Amino acid sequence: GQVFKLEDYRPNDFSIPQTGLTFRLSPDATRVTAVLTIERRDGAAASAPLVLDGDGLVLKRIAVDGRELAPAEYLATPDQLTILKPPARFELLLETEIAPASNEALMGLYRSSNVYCTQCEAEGFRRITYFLDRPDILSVYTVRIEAQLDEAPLLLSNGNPVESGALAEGWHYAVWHDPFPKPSYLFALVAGNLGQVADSFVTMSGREVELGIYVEPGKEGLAGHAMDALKRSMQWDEQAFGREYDLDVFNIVAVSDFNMGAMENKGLNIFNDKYVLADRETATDADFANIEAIIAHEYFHNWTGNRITCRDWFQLCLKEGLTVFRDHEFSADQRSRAVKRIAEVRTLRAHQFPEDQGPLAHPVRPRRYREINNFYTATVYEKGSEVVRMIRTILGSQTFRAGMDLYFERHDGEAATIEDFLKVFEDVSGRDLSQFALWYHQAGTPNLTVSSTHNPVTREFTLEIEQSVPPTPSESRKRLMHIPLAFGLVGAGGEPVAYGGVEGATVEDGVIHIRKRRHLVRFSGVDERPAVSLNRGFSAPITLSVEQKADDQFFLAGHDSDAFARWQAFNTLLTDALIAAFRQILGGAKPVFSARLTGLAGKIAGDETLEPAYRALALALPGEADIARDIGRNIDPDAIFTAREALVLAIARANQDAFTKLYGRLAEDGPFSPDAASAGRRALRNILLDYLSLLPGGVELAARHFETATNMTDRAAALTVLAHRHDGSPEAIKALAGFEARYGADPLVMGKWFQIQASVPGPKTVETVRALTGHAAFSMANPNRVRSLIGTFSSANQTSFHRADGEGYRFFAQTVLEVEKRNPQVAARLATALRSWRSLEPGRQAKAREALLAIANGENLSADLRDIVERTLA
Ligand code: B3K
Ligand code: ZN
Repeated sequence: GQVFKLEDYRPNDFSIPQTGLTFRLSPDATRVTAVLTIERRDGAAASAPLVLDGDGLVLKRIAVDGRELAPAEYLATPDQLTILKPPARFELLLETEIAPASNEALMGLYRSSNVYCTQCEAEGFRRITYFLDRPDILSVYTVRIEAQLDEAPLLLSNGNPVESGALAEGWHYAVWHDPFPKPSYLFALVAGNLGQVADSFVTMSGREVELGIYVEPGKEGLAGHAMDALKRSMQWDEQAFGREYDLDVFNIVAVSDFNMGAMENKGLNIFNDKYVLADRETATDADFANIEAIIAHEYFHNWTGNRITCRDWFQLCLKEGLTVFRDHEFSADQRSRAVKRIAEVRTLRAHQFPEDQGPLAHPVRPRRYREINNFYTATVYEKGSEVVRMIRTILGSQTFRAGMDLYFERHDGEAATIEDFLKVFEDVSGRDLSQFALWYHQAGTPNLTVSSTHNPVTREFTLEIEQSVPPTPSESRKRLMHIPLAFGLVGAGGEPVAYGGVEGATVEDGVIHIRKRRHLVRFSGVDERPAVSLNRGFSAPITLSVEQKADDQFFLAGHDSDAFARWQAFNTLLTDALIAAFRQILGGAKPVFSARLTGLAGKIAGDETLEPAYRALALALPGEADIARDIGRNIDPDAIFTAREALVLAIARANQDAFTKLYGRLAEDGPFSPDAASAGRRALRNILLDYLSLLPGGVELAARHFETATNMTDRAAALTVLAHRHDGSPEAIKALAGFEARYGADPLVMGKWFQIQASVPGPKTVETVRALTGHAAFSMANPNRVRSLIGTFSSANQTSFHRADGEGYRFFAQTVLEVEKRNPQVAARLATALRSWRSLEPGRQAKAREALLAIANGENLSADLRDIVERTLA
């Protein structure tokens, strides 16, 4: 396939200032008429042909300035339309015919439960009409939609409604106009029969905006949380960033077939219904939090993405990293900042670190791609957000905000680059960010090795810090990075230790600026050896190798004033113990854990000065994949599982009484509320259940928890405990059947049922999952179901997916190829589950490679899947 390179960027010879589209909707033959105003750019050669992108299109009609073109005047293939001698300024009319009902890739115009909808990012617009389908072509759109009134009473597109009315023979129409020039990837259309939830919002300048959330008829009652989140997002963006909404209406539509979470189309966000619909009966607290975060994320794109868009797809992090940063800050303000930060870091480590450390590693701003849809990654999104956070750490909040203001002022209405973004922060701060910019350009997770010495005679405390960046594909030599390392020197009573001066590195506001390979940071006037708290608040997305005494680590886990670092200290102790246990198991020994460690778990659980959500996060041991990542090589997932289970049991046994009492005290009393504090109490109680379920009477306790649950969070947690810890017990069988009977008709809830079963540890889950692909509620055509069952199995079931005999991989390879026939994007995403195959022990490695080769040898492989598999094998 073709490789696209950043250095090849050049503006097109033409621009398209105006785009008129008329859709005459019908499931198998929708007629699309495009009327494009096209201008040759100043400086472009007069002989330059116009080359438009297409993807599987059939051209029915073509005219320039009202005159039909003769066959010799253009070249049309399904994937390209060339007009050989276009005038300098003209109106191009194009008619294409498309079949939304048979569009199973869910890109372009398609049908989801009889609703017409679109997905155009990144390159789906070219499946609708021929166009300059690239983000630097900004055009003002006017869209007319015609449909049969009974089939599609609701007709939506971007911008503001202009007019609507009846047509002959039961048809009707609506016209929408979007005054803001936008790239084609932000175009959207929705038509169908949908239920509406209406509300309104008054912006800071006093304009009233009509808000609409559209859902499957009958589900209106499930959109309240999403609407509330939308209004809070609109208000937060005004307060935190001074950004006001700009159209008369803002609409959100929930559809059940969607390739990802949601899409920020201007004024008409389209959502996976999983991220809109919620109530206590059907959604978990995690669902409520995700809905809030994704509603916010898509809304925030209105400024970071839509008003200022990307010059080309290499700049994807310009909108995504920044918008993730904004939604993280929103959630931190709405909920608990400390808890949110810990959760973010767990996600980053679970998804981005393995990406950065494996064959799919790429810079936050990649330099080349074969299929852009494969670059909507944890690196672009999550690490991209961390890079923005580091800019704020380096500049301070006020200067950062001034930089953002300048960014909006300078680039509103433009398609911008990462260089433009960095420049505003250099301009407002007077700092040189050129070394910092490597965070965008260089892949790989930097590591800092840190050791300390204290000299009581000279009263000097010294940190020796050395940076390294491991090699990644096609970047074997790395340059030195600018790493903002937040730190604290902690005295014996937990208080910050004062020091006289510092030498060896710039230290500002509790941050050491690492810029060289090696720094000897000397603090003077330090009487007693302090404990060092490093990377507080996770100030940089790095790994740390610290020579730290276990005593210090225990001390920080109990006393660090930085909540993140305190959580981290405990998590590091757990990880170290788990890795030691893993090695003991491989050596044929029984793992043992210190009473000090299991006791600390109990202390944290019962510490009423800490938020319940924080305590729950501390008690959630590192996952099997986390442990595998930290071990790094020669992975035996069965030994990791055994080690982890042994620690869970040791903690449960050591704290049985305390956990039992606390579990009882946390029982739900008042009315249900999805707020963060209530969710935190449920999280703590549910993790305690997980521990207690391993002790005598545990299965009965879990069954009772399940039976008495009054909300989905508790019900799903108890079902997970029963299915995972008491697999095959009468209680587990009964609960699974009860859940199925109760929610069989609710596809989203059945997704949870698939997920819970797909993650049951142990070899036989391969067979369960294979059997469940035949379940009436499962469908290979629906991305949510595929992700629940196959995605969970391959990314969250270490012992079954990585079965030593390779059966997990074989089933997986077959299924990926089956999904791919319909939906290449979803298949390619699934296939990334094998990205860390080289860190497995040799036997599994060979079997994983066979599976990757089986996928690579699939017939007519899509560009999406080929790209992932070839990079993974390279
Ligand atoms: N911008 C979309 C993602 C589009 C993915 C295309 N393969 C959603 C988001 O990040 O907000
Ligand atoms: Zn986004």
